[in-house]
Amino acid sequence: MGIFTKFLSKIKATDTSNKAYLEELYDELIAADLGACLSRRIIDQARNVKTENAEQSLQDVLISQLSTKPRELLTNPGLTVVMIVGVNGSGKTTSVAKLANKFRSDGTVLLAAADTFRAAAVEQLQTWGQRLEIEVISGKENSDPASVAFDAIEKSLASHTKFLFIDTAGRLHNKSDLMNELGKIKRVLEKVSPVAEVLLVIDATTGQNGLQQAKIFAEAVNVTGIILTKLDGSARGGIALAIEDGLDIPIKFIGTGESIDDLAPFDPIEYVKGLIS
Ligand SMILES: Nc1nc2c(ncn2[C@@H]2O[C@H](COP(=O)(O)OP(=O)(O)O)[C@@H](O)[C@H]2O)c(=O)[nH]1
Ligand SMILES: [Mg+2]
Repeated sequence: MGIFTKFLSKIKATDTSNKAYLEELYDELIAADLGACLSRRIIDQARNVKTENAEQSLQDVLISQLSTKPRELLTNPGLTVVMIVGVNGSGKTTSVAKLANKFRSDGTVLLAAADTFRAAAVEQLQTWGQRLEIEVISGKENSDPASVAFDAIEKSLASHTKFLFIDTAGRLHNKSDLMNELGKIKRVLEKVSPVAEVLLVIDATTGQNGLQQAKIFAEAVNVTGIILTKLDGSARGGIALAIEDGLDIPIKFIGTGESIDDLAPFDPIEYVKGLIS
């Protein structure tokens, strides 16, 4: 059941002058990770929703909170470079593999294992690479991630690769180290070829905490899109509205499971319908 299902049935059943129940909805929206500010605004706007076309009006109210930026992967002529960033465990490495699998039908793909902080992270990407038969560029353990990224972009250009997806670390000694490193990787790449996208991976089950993470990453690197993972789990999905409203960064893909095919484009209308029905 969507977070607005009960709300919608109440609008349909109630005389329009009696909107006291809107306040009851507030707690539900907070529980669904929408945050105080957005919840309040939606309730205020929902006061104007009429019984007759309640479904469509509510849908419009919710869609108007979402970003209007494009949701397809931005590409560049020749090589398209995509950095994947986010905290540990959010699903970066898995998402890199899923993206590689998705875009391989559009052209050749290379992967870069620039999370050199943990040996296991490199192995994890290499395992995906073997399964997909896609080359993974890596360095030695604890090698400079920017140099791995540099090798990968040079190699991509030399081999006329179409897509380069770069996995990065989610944790270093401290937060500012990590943000500095991500900035450095991006600068090193951009000396060679433009970076088309910096995609931030957010675990939907982390709720409002995901929004805080998004703010920190967005300040450090120019995040151009979001991959919202683990929507197959217990997450109620309200965080997607909160992120788009709060940061105006479009969600481009959603992760719906641990398998290679469990990546889908984010469809705002389907999403909002899911919240209502
Ligand atoms: N259920 C579910 N699990 C996911 C999804 N994406 C990633 N995972 C799992 O989350 C865990 C962490 O993923 P990983 O890619 O290693 O995260 P990273 O630390 O950010 O690189 C792994 O067990 C993944 O299989 C998803 O969309 N749904
Ligand atoms: Mg990883």
